[in-house]
Amino acid sequence: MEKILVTGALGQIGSELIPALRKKFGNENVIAVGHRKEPSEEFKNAGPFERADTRNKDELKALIEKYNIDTIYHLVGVLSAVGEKNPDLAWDVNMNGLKNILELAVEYKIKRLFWPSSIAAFGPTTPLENTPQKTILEPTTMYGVTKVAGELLCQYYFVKYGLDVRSLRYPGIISWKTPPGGGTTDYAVAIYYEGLEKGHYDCFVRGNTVLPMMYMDDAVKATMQLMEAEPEKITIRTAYNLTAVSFSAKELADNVAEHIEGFTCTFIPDERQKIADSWPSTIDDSKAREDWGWNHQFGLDEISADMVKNLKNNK
Ligand code: AKB
Repeated sequence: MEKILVTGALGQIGSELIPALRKKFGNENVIAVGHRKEPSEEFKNAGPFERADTRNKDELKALIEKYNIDTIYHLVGVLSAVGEKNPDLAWDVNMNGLKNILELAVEYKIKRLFWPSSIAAFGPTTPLENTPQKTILEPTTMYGVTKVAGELLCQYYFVKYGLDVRSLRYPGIISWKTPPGGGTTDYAVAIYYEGLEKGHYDCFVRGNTVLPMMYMDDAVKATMQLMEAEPEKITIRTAYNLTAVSFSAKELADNVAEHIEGFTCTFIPDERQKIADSWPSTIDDSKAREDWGWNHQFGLDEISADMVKNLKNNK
């Protein structure tokens, strides 16, 4: 059975990918690695939980040896909005953590490695409608800079060392298990949290801001599908474009109002607007669809229905 290590275990993606991996590979075979956050009792009891700072290679090395790891999902990352407040931290965590993981993956002959890229790899000079797979990558955030550098580093390790490293350019991910955590696309998560709590949301981007989005269930499905694909199907070793649905912040607010009675929203753009404006509105992810059969399931209305149902149940 595969032995899987997942860093960033308590982050937005880790919190949901880990239960899905545990369901498939068995609780004991998926080692969740967090850093500072405290896991819930439920999470802690579900399977192995360890702490490590991914910038510390020795800590990672000890875990790889302890559990005889052969697959890694390296999810740790400082997101775009927090990264603009502390660019040095974003570089340190995002780049040095990834470099450590890549070096250890070669040293310990790791079979497969996943690392998340993002639409943040694009920038204002990228064609922002139906953004192609191969295009201009000139991001203007430190987070985006680390995503472009990270993609190239992953591809370098594939070419130079034959490391089977795979990546996705995630769009904004909407989910209910973890509260919004420092991203620019977080308005599409916070709107549900605050909508249910206060009946109102002050959205930090303009109503006409359109970004590509995806529900967490689809993001988990895409990640597992990519990692299960036969190596010869993987023709992109930087990161695959990936998308589900694009909608404006106003369309999102109107849809939330259909699911939360009396909900209202105002649009008060802040410094995150500039970041949102530099990212694509729609993405061409045909390569992912052709190469390993990517297909999304959740549209905006299904996302809203599921978000509201789950947030109500988990109050
Ligand atoms: C962010 O907004 O920073 C992230 C991302 C798109 O990578 N959600």
